Amino acid sequence: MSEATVKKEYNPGTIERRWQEKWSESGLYKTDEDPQKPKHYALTMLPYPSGDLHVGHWYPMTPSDTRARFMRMQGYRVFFPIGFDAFGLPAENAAINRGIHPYKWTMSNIENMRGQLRQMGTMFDFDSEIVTCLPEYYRWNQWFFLKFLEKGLAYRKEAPVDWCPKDNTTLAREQVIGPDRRCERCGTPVIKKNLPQWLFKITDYADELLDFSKIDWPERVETLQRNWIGRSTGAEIAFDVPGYGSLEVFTTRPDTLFGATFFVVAPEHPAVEKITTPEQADEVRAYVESAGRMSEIDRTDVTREKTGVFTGAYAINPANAEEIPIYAADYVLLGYGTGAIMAVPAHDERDFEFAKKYGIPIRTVVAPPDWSGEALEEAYTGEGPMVNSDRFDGIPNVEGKKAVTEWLEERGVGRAAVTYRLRDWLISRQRYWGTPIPIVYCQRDGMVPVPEADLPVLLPEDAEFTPTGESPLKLDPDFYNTTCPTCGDPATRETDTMDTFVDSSWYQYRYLSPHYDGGPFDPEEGEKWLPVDQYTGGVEHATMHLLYTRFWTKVMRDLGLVDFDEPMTRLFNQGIILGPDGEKMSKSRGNVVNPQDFVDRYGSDALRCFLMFIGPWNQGGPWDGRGIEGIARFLRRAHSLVAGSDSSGTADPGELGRRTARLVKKVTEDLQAFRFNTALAALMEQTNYLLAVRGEVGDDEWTEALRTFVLVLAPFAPHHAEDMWALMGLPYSVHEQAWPPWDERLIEEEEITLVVQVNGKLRDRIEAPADVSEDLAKELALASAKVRPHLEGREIRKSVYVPGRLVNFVVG
Ligand code: ANZ
Repeated sequence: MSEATVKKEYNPGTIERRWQEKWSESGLYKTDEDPQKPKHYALTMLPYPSGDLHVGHWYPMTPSDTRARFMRMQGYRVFFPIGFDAFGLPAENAAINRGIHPYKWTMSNIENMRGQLRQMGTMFDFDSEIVTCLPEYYRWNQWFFLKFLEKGLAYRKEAPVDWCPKDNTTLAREQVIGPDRRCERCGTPVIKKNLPQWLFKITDYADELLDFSKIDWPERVETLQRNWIGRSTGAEIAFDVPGYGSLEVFTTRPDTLFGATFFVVAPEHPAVEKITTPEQADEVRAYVESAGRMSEIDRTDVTREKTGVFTGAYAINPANAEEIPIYAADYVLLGYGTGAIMAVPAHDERDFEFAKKYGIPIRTVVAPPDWSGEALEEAYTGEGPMVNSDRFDGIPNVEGKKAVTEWLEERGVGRAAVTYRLRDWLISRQRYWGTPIPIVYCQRDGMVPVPEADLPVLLPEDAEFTPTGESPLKLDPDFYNTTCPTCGDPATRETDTMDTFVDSSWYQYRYLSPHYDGGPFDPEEGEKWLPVDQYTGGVEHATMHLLYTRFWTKVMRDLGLVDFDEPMTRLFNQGIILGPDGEKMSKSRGNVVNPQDFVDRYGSDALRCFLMFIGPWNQGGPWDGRGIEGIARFLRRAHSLVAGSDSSGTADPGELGRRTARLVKKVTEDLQAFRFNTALAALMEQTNYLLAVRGEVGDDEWTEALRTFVLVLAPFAPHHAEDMWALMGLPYSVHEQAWPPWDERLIEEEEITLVVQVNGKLRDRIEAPADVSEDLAKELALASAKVRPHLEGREIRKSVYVPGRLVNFVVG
């Protein structure tokens, strides 16, 4: 075949369709169960079925696929499943806007996306698909809920919740965004509302969640999780309040106790009403009301002017028996520590500002360097010896923390304490499209869990799902009217549904056996595949999904379901692909790029490779479709390599072997490290080289080099590689071949010897890389100890470089 006929026949669309059919017919991507091979469970975050796959889906998925294919060729049995995160608000909202039932809307989107997923040319095992809105899936959410309840890890309490008045639902803390506290989905300002809510006790696992020693995750995710959990160590100290009793504070600085010159309680603190004196009552009431209208973010904003009001009451500092005034101030939050603080203006910036404003004494108790007793101009938060602290004077304050705590402990007025920022996970949602919480309320028996045998509690299909501010299921008597599982009396069901983060906390287990009905997953499959070896997904999930799934796995371990501690051994965060407007590409932002146009025009291999080529995968970046032309050209040229030609055998076969070894090494190492872009650059370079020497090397060398090229191209452009493989007459399928090894000796041989002359006289021979540039060659030559004495004090008039052979300096 001449190059011209190949070009004519080259049609990526036809090639891709042909191979997709063949792959599907031959079951090429059925999961390999060969027990002789080491296992590799590769997982990419499951998509939300929003309608169509867009480039924002291709961006995380196709490089993950390339990586999974590489592992397969490396001899692993690979499990690479996909599914749909099918419950949640967008389905409900879209359904409301269009008047279609969320189930219908979701399932038809899924149907559509299934076809689009196949077009990507991935090795997903479609037999393992899960759809989280189906009873065979959410039944196990309910089962887990019952197990959590038995373990005391699920509980119900009346709680002030963040409420979105537009979406009519509670939001988790992380779903409230921005300084003005808006709903993550619709941007409406969030309000507070009191409701009985179900929570999961993730705080029981706070300390264990801070241990990252068993996982290899990006530093950044670990830091985000660590800060989110926010462990603070210090002390709880009791202050007597005459006429009331005592109030406890949490402090990280017990060493500053002698400098506490006032006391602050959160405006909502239950003690406020009781301690406030009649003279202060009006002022305090007004302040408490205005504080209630403010957001937590505003309240803790360090730049905002501190406000507060004196309650008229005093607390006794247990260190020195001083009476200090008690203020209510909104910079102290009820939900953290004990909701009350001892204020030390000399060493805390907020307290300093407050004391200045209200004329409260400021007493230095940790001496700054070279301090000679003068008043501080700002809070000193550094280290130093304790002063004005009676028996502790002179002790370094770092040691003083422990010493003061012990002293308080002895006297029964304090103890060492730890506080976390992490809150329990609020899972109740007042929405329709989610998993019903399996609880029944009975007049006689109170709160009764639905017996396991009665699961699933089915989500009624015919419910009115239009939001009213109440749970839609509250309006459906057929759903909520039931009988008590214990006494048989009429009873009512819980009408809230679960946060959809419940679904994604354990989906990796369900993939193993999506239709199994003896438990959330078949333990035999678990033995074969768990835990996940390589997870890929966005860093934006660091403090929700990625924390919840770690928590869930630890609970599963404690329930005896798994025998490991962490769900995913390794994690890689890809960057975010931005839409043409520079914003994160997503359907809700309306800036998605439809991959179909590109697939139709250039083929999916081109789109896959383009997405991997536009930059380092962990950095993401803006979409600019113009560059895809170059990638399409590369694939066309690569494909044309199989056209073959008669060999004249004049080119250097050694060079071909070296370049091939170098390519394999480069692509292997890059794929191990997720550097798809540089691997592709190497493939392009090799394509150019191969085209240049085609017809000039012996048949055997050529075939070997081309075969190796196609093998390492296969994970990137699976259709092209398959087609080239077949055109070379090699047996189906390229994707079942072993990854090629490379001969390290060939790469080592790549050092060459350069002769260095000064005025034509040989002065040294130096080693240099085979592909050394002119600049580098001269630099290395100048650095030679044998050459330098001949140049000293003389001007280099000219330097001559004969590539790969010689450097000559002409000096005057
Ligand atoms: C006295 C003190 C002296 C403090 C000092 C700091 C510096 P982190 O590290 O974030 O845990 N605090 C305690 N509970 C609070 C609440 N509910 N609302 C607002 N602030 C609160 O912060 C702990 C410190 O924050 C505690 O230590 C307390 O102030 C304050 F030189 O106590 B400290």
